[in-house]
Amino acid sequence: MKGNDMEANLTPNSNRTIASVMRPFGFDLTGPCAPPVTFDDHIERRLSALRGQFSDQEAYARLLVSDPLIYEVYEMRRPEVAGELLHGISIVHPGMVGEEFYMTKGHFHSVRATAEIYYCLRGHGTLLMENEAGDWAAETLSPGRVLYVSPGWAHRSINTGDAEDLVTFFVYPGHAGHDYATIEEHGFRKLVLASGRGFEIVDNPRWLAAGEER
Ligand code: S6P
Ligand code: ZN
Repeated sequence: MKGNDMEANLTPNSNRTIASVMRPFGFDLTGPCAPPVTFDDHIERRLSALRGQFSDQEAYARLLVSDPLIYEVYEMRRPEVAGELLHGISIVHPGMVGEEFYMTKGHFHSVRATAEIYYCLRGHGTLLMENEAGDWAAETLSPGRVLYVSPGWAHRSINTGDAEDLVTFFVYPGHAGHDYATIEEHGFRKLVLASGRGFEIVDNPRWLAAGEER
């Protein structure tokens, strides 16, 4: 790598140089502002990116006119290889599509034998998980809580709060990759729906078992 390249910014969004990320580094996650002071990539996912995932399709169609911002991810870029740790901040905004809360697309890791850790910084939510052996789990996200997503478990963050962002720090192996297609085609087997002042977890009537087609 030439000297000039080393001094170039990592991405157009980044305020770090290539040279600086070759060395150990740190950054702060505290403070009133959710986005980290330092990041390399900023991903925004709007409602249109979650087509087919919300159960109330009429509510989805109505909201699609304004295509609201559902969640954002700020990533620190690292080489996507075993031995590295990919990490960043996920922010799921508060809101509803029918009786269902705003949520992430959700995914398996392409390399199933890779885990992930979530650390909740702010807000309240649920991490909905399931594996290909037919098991599922839902764990609470609240400030200070750490969740361990075991290898082979798909995961989706859901903001069950009524006004606050759900902010989590995540870290996972560099070679994990993302398999979004399985969830896009089959959905999660459970839904998290508003109920009274809280939520309930119910079967997803549109969930497809492995091998089934729509
Ligand atoms: C990546 C990790 C998170 C999610 C983020 C957005 O393995 O689980 O960074 O990417 O919470 O969710 P999704 O499902 O759109 O990637
Ligand atoms: Zn993941």
